[in-house]
Amino acid sequence: MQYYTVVGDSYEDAVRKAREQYGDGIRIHSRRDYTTGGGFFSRKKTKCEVVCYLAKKEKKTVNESDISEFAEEAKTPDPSTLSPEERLDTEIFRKKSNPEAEAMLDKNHITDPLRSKLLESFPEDGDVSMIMSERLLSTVGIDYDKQVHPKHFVVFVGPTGSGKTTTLAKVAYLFSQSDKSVGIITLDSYRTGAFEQMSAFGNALSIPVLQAGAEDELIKATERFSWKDMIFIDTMGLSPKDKELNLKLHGMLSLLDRDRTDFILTVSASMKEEDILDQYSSYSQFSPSSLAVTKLDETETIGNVLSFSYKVSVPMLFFTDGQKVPDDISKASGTLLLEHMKGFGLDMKRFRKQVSLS
Ligand SMILES: Nc1nc2c(ncn2[C@@H]2O[C@H](COP(=O)(O)OP(=O)(O)OP(=O)(O)O)[C@@H](O)[C@H]2O)c(=O)[nH]1
Ligand SMILES: [Mg+2]
Repeated sequence: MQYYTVVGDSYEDAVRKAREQYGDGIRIHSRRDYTTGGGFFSRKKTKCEVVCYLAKKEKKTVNESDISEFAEEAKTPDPSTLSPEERLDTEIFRKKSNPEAEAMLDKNHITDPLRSKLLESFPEDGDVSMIMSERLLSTVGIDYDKQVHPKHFVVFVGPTGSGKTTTLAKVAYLFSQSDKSVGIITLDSYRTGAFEQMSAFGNALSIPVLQAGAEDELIKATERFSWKDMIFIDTMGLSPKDKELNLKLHGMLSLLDRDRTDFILTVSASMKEEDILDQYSSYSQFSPSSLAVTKLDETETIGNVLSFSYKVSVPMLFFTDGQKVPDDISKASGTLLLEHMKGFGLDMKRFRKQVSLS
């Protein structure tokens, strides 16, 4: 049986449209009421979506094609019996998505479950780019609260070379400029020059830096900084193979009072989503609460990071887009996020190109 989906401003409106399009023989299979908009670009509207089918005239005999049609119908689950995630996966609901919207998601490497969420019950009319931008902004998480109210200890964890040390220096400086007294402790006593790198940033930004290579040294360092409002802690990049280093770092980080500690996972914007997931799982014990997304200057789109962020429900906190300390950093925001997406409402690169050509 063929199902059709029709959207109207109310149930009556949807049924009237369905009758106009498919005739009086239609039967309503299910209805769903929802709201759209209310985001960045538009006001909230209520909508009603009906799934309908055409009632058949009675037949005296059942032939081969009827049997295969019944078999096909039996494979199609009744949407009202499914969870929202399962519903998105059914043929009926897939048919409704919009090819232009799908192409935008492909271009930006956006994967499930964020992809399905953004395509869910896609409206039949309207500017696709605007609708997608609005949906993206109301779906992905940005930790505005932590940008203003961070915890006492802020620990940067993440893969080697992702920009932990550089980003930590930039963030520590940001807070030092907002009336907070800050100190930095580096736990990286393994990589040659790690302490020198952190100290150089500390000197340039007038922020004191201490090094702690073992648990007792970390306790002493936090005592020395006990009067500070915030203590930033830099860690060494971990390879999953280096079990000993892994244990040592986990041992030291376990000393921190969890209620007073934020763990920020630092990921480069050009990392593959699977690699980000791997890194996230290696720090799962600490439940990183937000993301610092680095090296936005080195990639065109951040769909991989957004897909990951939505999948594990870890919001974005900071974006960095260059090596300059302390300048190349911004608090994550909706506008910046859209700037780093191809074809979305605020495709600034496309906009600038158009302006320079005109
Ligand atoms: N292009 C660009 N480079 C960056 C950015 N952030 C950091 N870098 C560079 O990336 C390199 C690694 O940065 P670090 O801060 O040392 O990275 P890390 O994660 O501390 O590295 P390890 O301590 O070795 O694990 C340096 O050359 C930084 O200047 C950024 O936003 N854009
Ligand atoms: Mg480092």
